[in-house]
Amino acid sequence: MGLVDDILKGDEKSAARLITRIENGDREAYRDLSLLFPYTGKAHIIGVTGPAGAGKSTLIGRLALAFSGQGKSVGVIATDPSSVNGKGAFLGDRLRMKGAEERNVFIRSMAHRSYPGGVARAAAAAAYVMEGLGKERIIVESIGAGQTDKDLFFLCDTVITVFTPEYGDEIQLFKAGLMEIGDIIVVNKSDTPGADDAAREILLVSQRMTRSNGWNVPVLLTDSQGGAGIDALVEAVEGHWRSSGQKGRTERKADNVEAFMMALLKEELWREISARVTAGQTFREVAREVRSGRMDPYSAVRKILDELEPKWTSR
Ligand SMILES: Nc1nc2c(ncn2[C@@H]2O[C@H](COP(=O)(O)OP(=O)(O)OP(=O)(O)O)[C@@H](O)[C@H]2O)c(=O)[nH]1
Ligand SMILES: [Mg+2]
Repeated sequence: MGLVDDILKGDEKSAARLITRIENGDREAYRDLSLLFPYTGKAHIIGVTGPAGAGKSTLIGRLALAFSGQGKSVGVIATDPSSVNGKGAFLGDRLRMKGAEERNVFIRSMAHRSYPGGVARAAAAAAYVMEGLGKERIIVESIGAGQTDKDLFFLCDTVITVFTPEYGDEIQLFKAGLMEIGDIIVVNKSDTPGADDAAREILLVSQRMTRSNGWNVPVLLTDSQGGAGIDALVEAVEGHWRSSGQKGRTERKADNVEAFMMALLKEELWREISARVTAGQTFREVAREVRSGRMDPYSAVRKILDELEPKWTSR
């Protein structure tokens, strides 16, 4: 219980140690995590997604400092693949440069290796640990592509999607996918040409999308280098969380944690079963049949499932 107690007292070194153990797939670390779990569920977890180079890290630096300037305790989790090759440290440097460390911002970068169980699992664990530390705002950076990223958003209460004026209509589809998950859309680099037009165009697309909860997704312009528009963004982030009401917030967290459980279950089931299945005689025989064109893949899968223990399958 020592490590967990220290984390609950706010000891960041202990927190860092536990996160590292989770990253390494240490099963005992998950026991510590479940001791922390009763203390979670209070922080406002904010996801920041968007294309590479849109300015997510710079924006997060601004947000983190704005929140800490309000006296709030802040955690930052960077999970974007482009943090590989030391760019994750770039976010840290950026924040440190501005005195973030003295201002109670705890930063953790997690994209520098492949984790047993995936980045989303490690990032979720890091968020729980940060909540244990008493962080009130936790900001998660992510690149906005792939399943890992989707899983990550099961963690977030408010999602900010970041675009820049460079992203024109040729990637509407990409935009639409990212826009769906955003509760707030930011057109960053408002100091560069075309920002107003981009914001207008994105607003039109956004207005055509219906939201179940009645929240009107704002489209905001920011210059995260110069600082313009950051106050309005902070206000929108807080506004989104306030407007959900206590009931809405509790519900979203409940939906999130259930969805995250499902994602973990899928992953574990696959890991547990696939090794057993592919090592089996039936799999090898059926695979040979499929390869030679003597059996279709649908029948092949059915045959493999039928050979599994009945409790695993629907019949
Ligand atoms: N002109 C301008 N440049 C910006 C702005 N925000 C960020 N940048 C620059 O854009 C580049 C990318 O910024 P990052 O914050 O690293 O962007 P990112 O989205 O985190 O990038 P990845 O994590 O690599 O996907 C850097 O050179 C920033 O200095 C802005 O508002 N205006
Ligand atoms: Mg970044």
